[in-house]
Amino acid sequence: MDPVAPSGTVASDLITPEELRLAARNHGCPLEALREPITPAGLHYLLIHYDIPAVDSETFRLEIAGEVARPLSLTLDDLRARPRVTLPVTFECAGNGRALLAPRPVSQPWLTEAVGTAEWGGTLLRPLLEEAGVGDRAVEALFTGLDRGVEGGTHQAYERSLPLAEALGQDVLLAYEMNGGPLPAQHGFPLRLVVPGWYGMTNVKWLGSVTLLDEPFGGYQNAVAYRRYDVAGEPGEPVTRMMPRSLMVPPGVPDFMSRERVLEPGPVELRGRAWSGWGEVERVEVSVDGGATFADAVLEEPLSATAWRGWRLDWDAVTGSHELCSRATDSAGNTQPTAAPWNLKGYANNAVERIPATVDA
Ligand SMILES: Nc1nc2c(c(=O)[nH]1)N[C@H]1C(S)=C(S)[C@@H](COP(=O)(O)O)O[C@H]1N2
Ligand SMILES: [Mo]
Repeated sequence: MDPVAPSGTVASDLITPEELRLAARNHGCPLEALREPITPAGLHYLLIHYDIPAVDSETFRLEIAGEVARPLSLTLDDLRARPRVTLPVTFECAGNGRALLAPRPVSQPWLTEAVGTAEWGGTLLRPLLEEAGVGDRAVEALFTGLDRGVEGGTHQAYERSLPLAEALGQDVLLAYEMNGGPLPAQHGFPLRLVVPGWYGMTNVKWLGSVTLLDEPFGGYQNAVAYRRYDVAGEPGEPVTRMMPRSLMVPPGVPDFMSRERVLEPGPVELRGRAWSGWGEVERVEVSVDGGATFADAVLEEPLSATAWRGWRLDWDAVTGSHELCSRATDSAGNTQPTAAPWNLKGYANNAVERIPATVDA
């Protein structure tokens, strides 16, 4: 059975049925939603490795255990009775940009749209861990979700660990609200972890337990997945914080199939949002000629240290074909590359976005 190739594509470019199944479950953020500083819940990207688990909020307990002096078992009401904090936090999937790598690593085939910023509401993790009494031998915190599946041949709950110092970060949140409402089922109802600055896989949904470990976690999502491998078989490097990236609100209108932008000549305000997990976005540059020349965009005040930063630039669009790009630089000095180095699983491809646009009266 040969899929019909749209003209101009070659067979090796085609999305496989497995990738299509993942892509139909896990949707991206429609990029026009970048107009809004806070992404409406239904437009926030979604990534779920297995199935959405059924969780009974009445019998739900968060267990805090392992290397603690006093293990805790908390109901949702216990968590809601604690000081409530809300924080806008930008999430980006570590696989964002994967489908733009060549050859394309086979997994969820994101282009650039695996991003969103929600206002997460809940209670801080640090005071809870302090109440439980962090043991001297604790080196990592393991966050275990209530969802289960088989991945890489391994039966598992979705679970990931963080170094203890990161888990004790000032703004690490146990969230039971998204954008002022209860967490939607697909975003982790009734409770999820939110770790600002880290790639999305860190933010364990349907969180059932936090276990302090006396040695680094050797489970699948830390030891096998979410590592940068340049070649198969090497130990690889863990994927951690988000590399800087800027995306543009697509200007004009789209062509239905190609999604190329179509604009009228004259003044256009190019807008977008940029973020980094390594420090504040300090500069965004915009190009209308495919990156041959760049101009500095005007930066908006940051929403918070944990969320993306808006930018704008006036453009006098002239008739012809253009390639629109934007490039972010953070306070740690990281800048987006023109092409990101390939890696086996296709993580952290933060290459500069390219938007083909035709200006036509
Ligand atoms: N329990 C659990 N948590 C999870 C996942 C999952 O499959 N199961 N996916 C992770 C990944 S890879 C990402 S990118 C984010 C996506 O969060 P969102 O769907 O709320 O945008 O959730 C993370 N947390
Ligand atoms: Mo992800």
